[in-house]
Amino acid sequence: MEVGLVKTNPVSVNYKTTGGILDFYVFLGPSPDDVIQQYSEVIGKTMMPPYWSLGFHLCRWGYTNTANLRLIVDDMRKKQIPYDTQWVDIDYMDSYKDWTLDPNNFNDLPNLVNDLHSYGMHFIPIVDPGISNTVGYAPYDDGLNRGIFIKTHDNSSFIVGKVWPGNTVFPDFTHPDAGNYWYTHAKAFHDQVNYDGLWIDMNEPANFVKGSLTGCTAGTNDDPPFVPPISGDMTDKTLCTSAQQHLSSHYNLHSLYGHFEAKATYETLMRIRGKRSLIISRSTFAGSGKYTGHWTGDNHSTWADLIYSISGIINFNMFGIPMVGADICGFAGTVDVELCTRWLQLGSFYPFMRNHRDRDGDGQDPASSMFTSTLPIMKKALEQRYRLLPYLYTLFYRSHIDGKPVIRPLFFQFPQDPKTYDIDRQFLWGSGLLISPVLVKGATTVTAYLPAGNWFDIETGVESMGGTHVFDAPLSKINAHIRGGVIIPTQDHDVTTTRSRVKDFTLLVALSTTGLASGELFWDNGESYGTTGGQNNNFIEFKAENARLTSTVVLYDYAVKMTLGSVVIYGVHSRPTIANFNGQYVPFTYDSNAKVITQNLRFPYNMSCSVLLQQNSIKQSLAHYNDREKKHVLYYQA
Ligand code: MIG
Repeated sequence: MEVGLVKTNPVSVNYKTTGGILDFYVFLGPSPDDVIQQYSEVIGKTMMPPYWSLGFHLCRWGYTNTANLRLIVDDMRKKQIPYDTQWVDIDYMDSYKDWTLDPNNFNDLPNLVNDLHSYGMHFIPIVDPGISNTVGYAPYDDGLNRGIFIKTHDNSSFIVGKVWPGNTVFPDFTHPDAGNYWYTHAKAFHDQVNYDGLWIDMNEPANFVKGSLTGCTAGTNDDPPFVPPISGDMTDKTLCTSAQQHLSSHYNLHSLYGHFEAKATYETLMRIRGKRSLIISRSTFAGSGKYTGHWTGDNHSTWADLIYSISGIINFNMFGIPMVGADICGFAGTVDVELCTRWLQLGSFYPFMRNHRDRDGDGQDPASSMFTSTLPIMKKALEQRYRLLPYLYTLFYRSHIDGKPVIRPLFFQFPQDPKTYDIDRQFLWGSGLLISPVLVKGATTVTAYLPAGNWFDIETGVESMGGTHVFDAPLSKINAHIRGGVIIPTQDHDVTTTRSRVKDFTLLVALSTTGLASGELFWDNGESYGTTGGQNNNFIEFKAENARLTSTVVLYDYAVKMTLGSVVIYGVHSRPTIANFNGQYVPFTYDSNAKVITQNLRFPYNMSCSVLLQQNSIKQSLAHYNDREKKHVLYYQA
């Protein structure tokens, strides 16, 4: 399908397709946010990712054996780099065959995975759709018995292509028995290697030969009268479109191959693990966000691809697949220290944060000796991400429940401001956090547009008003601003989310110019199904108005110790004299950036409390304590 904007007045959209059935839905909004929500009603809401999947993922193609991989895992740990999930590419397989282990080089993988688990980490291997057509290889024999592979145009045999394991057949994931087939072999392999998610690649489906080993037909399914300006024709690097699947022809289903594979993989992992897993797919379709996340494929280690990653990530949030990221530091080519450092900073704001590269050249993991000089900067970026994860997780909850995008372009939040319309080098986390990365080699400042209102530098609390600004951006800093009016729940960082999840929370309160702010926190055990439907979770709402900050426990149905450690309030324009927390004086600091910090509160989150910050004499009666409503009330200014 070729879609173009035609600059007539009014602008029109031009569709040219090779054929097929077009269903048009028109979503009236009126706001861009509403459009995405309405779209999500049609295509399905997004999956709720496991909490650990929001941590840092490390991957590459070309880990030659488990011993080498262990060196990297150990190095990451020794350097205390926050890191939750280790991945392996096709190297681990025996002759690139799915659901097998290279008996020489990766024999020790099960032990390595157990070691990751005992450290609170997770593990994800790759799996490709092409099944080697070798007799005696169980996934082939079983698939033949079940008859679940894609067939040739005349249904006479299974269509054979060529991918990494050599000649392959392709599971037809629309076949009623494909789910059981996929589960059977995924489960057998899981009994061997205890993985926590699956990386599904090559599912366009990709094919090293054109169409099939024996070519395609001359009919219009394989050679339609119109083909959009792609490289090659319809069957290049994929299967013949005349091939037959259970549901319909491949012509009708081609673009849905990855979608059906993602669905089968989601159901498989649910059966095997009984808890939320992570799937990342290269090919996705409208609705795939219900089952899987997405990565933007093979990029290059260039500044241009650093820039393009932002629009890629914004787009997939509009498509209803918010769990998305680009290969950090670039897949192809050689990255330098500056680019990789900038990329890790930007990547720490991708919803799906994975460093991945191809098999050529040296590794680009943050522990690599290449990055000794910028390791502290990379760690700082990762630690900041880990602190912000309660906010990110709550945004994923909103996406799952309401269909709101996690990442938003500026115009989503400020549709009245035409200056935001074409900004694709900055983006928002939800409605509250604006990221303005450096995308230019050698730059030490960044020109950023702040829409109307007040904004606070997340690190320093320095306040800036709407307009175009040139911010300092030395290599050690990525600019991120909290919008005045937003309360962001954060948590102390650690080297894994397993460890950070039990640490103290901090509320980051950014007061609007009129002293208002609000926010929320969704909290559950991070991996069970069925926690988002009004039970098995804790839900806390924050509100600042009339000079007081209220924290309301809406639901406390997940019995876990949560500790409110500190409250940081940006935008308190005169110095308070007294801080009162739950009727007790507590120490606080106030700095020249109009920032109030109370620390060491050590307060259990599920109970009521109050804080009072006053400028003159303290009035105890203002310290509000309300057990029945499960509210803590924090007064920040008299
Ligand atoms: O033909 O599995 O996009 O991330 O490292 C290449 C090897 C197959 C393509 C994926 C890339 C992955 C690579 N794969």
